[in-house]
Parts: sequence; C-alpha cells; structure tokens
Amino acid sequence: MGRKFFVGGNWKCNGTTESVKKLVEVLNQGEVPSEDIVEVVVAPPFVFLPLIKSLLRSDFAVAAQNAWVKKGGAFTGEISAEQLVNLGIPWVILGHSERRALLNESNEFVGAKVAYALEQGLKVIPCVGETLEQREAGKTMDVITDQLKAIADKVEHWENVVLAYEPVWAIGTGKVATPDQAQEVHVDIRKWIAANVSEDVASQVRIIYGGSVNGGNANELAHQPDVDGFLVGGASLKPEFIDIIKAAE
Ligand code: G2H
Repeated sequence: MGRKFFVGGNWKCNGTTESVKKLVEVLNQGEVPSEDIVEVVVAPPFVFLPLIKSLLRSDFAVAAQNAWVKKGGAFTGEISAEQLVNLGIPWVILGHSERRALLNESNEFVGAKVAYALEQGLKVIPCVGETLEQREAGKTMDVITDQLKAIADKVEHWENVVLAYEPVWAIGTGKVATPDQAQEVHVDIRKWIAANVSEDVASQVRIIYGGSVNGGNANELAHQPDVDGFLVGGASLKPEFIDIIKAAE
C-alpha cells in the first residue's frame, strides 16, 4: 500500500483564544482532498488543545508540540504523554529543532521521548535535520544519522511514526530546500532506515519535509517521490494551509 500524504500544521507558540478560533473557522470551511488521500494534523499550543479538539472538523486531528520523557509526576511545567492520551490527543511532535537548540534536548533525550510516547499509544512526529554549518561542512547525513540512531535504538514499532526532515537553515527563514535537496535527504534517510531498521519500515514510514513550506512551493515539493507530506509552521497559521493540503492531490 502506498504512503498516504500527511500534512501537519505546527502552530508553535502562537495564538490567542480569539485568533485560534478564527483559524479553525477557516480550516473547517476549507475544501481539501478526502481522508483517503491526505491525513491532516494541527498542533496548537498545549493551552488550546481541548478547545481546538472540540471545534476542529472531524477529518483533521490534533497534535501536541511536546511531551515529557516519562511518566508524569514532580516535573513542574511539563505535560505527560498519559495526560495527552487522557485528553484524547492522538499525536505529538517531538524533537523539533527549536527545542533541540533552545532547550538543549539531546538526541538521546528525544529518542527516549519518542519511545515513551509511542508506548503510551500516541502517534509521534519526530523531527530531524541539520544546521547550515553542518550542511556546508558536508555533515548532513552524519547529523541526521545520529538523530535517527538515538530514536531507532529505543523504538521497535514504527507504524505510528511520521518522520519530519526539517533542515534548520530552512525553518522560518523563507529559504525552502529545493525539491531536489529535500528528495536527496529523504532518500538517504530511507536508505539508512532500510539498513538499520528494516526494508519494510523504510518503504512504509512517511517522511515529511518541513522548513518554509508555503502555498507557492508545496506542489513542486509534493511531487518528489520520497516527500510524503509536510510539517508547516508559519503558513499553517494562514488560509494558505488549505492550499498546502491540496498539494496532496
Ligand atoms: C519548521 C516549520 C514547522 P516553518 O519548523 O515545523 O516551520 O514552516 O515556519 O519554517
């Protein structure tokens, strides 16, 4: 079976009650391909998750942007995977580069989070990607391999994983990777998974691209055979998110 196109909207730390309600109205009215063709998930900040879940159209799902690395308890300010499950939140984004860079989340920490969230029954979008410096030094796949290995060391079942390749130099910068650049890395990631996890997982796991995706560049990127969808930041807060979803067709 082919890999169903996946479009995630990462709202990051944006929005007010009023603005997210307006955004959901726009999303709910958008005409998009059917659920057989595209899976759509939006990730609001934690505080809006129940509100968005209650208002959002039933063919779109919600995701959290983070979860604690193990069972909840005395971890001030954290949200546990069990709490997300309790709220009926099916997805979580983990290891976004903003958290890796600004909050010092290590590869091992992200790997442990991914494994724990999966064990609790969440579906997970782990993010990997290189900085500009690393790319220019020819280390793109070395960096991504280390990030992937830390996940693969702890994860046995990959059915509920959608892997996001997000080159750090393309995030929020307006400098989108070219379709060839995205395709090249996605193929290398798939090869690594085939060699180090299994051929089956490599052929089935969805690898989505993130980094300055918008309504203008989504179509061309979507035509790359190994680009199975997108994780969208800035443009997921605008009506053009609907155009990006349409790139699935
Ligand atoms: C990359 C992406 C969403 P943006 O972080 O995860 O954000 O589309 O704003 O580059």
